[in-house]
Amino acid sequence: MANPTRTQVAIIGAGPAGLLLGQLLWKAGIDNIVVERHSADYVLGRIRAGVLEQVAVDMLTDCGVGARMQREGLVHHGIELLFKGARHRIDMQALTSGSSVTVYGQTEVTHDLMDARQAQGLTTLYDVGDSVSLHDFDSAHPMVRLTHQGQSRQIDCDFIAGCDGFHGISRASMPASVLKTYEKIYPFGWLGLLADVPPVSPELIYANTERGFALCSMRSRTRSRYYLQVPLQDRVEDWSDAAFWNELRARLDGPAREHLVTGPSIEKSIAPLRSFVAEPMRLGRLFLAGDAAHIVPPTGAKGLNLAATDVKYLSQALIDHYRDKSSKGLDLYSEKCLSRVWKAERFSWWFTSLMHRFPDTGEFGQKVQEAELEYLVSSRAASTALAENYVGLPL
Ligand code: FAS
Ligand code: PHB
Repeated sequence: MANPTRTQVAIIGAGPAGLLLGQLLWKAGIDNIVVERHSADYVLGRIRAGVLEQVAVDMLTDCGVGARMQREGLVHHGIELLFKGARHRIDMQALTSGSSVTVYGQTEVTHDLMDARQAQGLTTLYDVGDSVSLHDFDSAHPMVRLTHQGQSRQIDCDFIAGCDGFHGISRASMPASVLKTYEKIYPFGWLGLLADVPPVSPELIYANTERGFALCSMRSRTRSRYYLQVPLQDRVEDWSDAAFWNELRARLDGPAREHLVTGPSIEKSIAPLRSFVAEPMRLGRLFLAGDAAHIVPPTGAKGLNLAATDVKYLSQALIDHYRDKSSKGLDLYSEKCLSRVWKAERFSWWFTSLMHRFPDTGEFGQKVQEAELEYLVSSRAASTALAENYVGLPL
């Protein structure tokens, strides 16, 4: 084994949580190393989130990674809900005294963070596979062991940030006796398609139709992202592009059908939907952030944004530790994150329940869902509740 490497914070995972944390710590003069299971290209090839809350936008800007997002991101002041053949706009800007969201793909966020990290000459060990193991995080001298380019490596550190997603090693390294987990699995998935065609509408359209949920989103004015609710047993190879476009058309209203531009998919995948929370998000000197600690159904566009606010709290806590020798932020981290996480879990569950067709709803449940949609778009109070959750609750 090579001589141990020393750093202040070892970050597991080069997704948005890990890379954003690394950037914030670097900006504060805190040394960190990121280790990533896959290659950078593999990470960038995963098509995921598309909507950033203002908090995430501000974080990227403040840590010097926001220039392209400011140029290319699309600021959206509203969304539309489509049900019973009619569209209803939720004017988020008016209902939240000026808040908005920015449409800028997770792929682009990750790319910008990777470019910044490389330009700053920071250490990122890619392609470590499943070799990572975490040790002694219940002591003041935690360490990470891994294999990189055939070499066994040890990283001695002060803290470990588990930013390695739902299937990572960090949460799995915490004894089951310490962890309490909560989970809800939804009886359907989202079939997503990315295509270089102009979006069907300038804002996102969330549709609840007899055939199931559909979402019209975008990545730019020339690249669109669409989703269809599909049965859990569906496989992506069951869906040709033509089948996708025909089903999407069937779930849209007249004007949207007229404006729909189709084209060859550049990515197509099915994502299962789940709600998941692991408590606590800290054990000794191991801190979980992002999908490593929680998962939301993507309906509320909260996944990436929750990862950003976890990292906001964790970076500030680590800065306070090193600068002011204060452990207060570290000691309150899990409680502070979970308070926000559970509000986002509630909103994501509520919006998913409202906009999707469930096999076991029944006739009464269907009428209640329709009544809730009618109430939502006709009540300023109800629309305000949707708007303030969608743009992101105050920190
Ligand atoms: P990530 O999973 O993005 O990153 C974790 C990283 O850790 C990965 O690169 C992984 O390779 C690495 N890793 C894992 N195990 C490791 C190990 N043992 N050693 C080293 N590295 C390891 N959110 C939305 O808001 N809108 C959406 O539309 C949306 N769609 C999604 C679709 C899918 C299929 C998935 C899985 C998620 C989706 N999400 C969406 C949520 C998603 O955007 C996450 O919230 C976001 O990726 C969270 O970022 P991280 O916490 O960094 O986790
Ligand atoms: C996306 O553009 O990928 C997207 C947007 C909003 C959501 C989920 C996904 O709620």
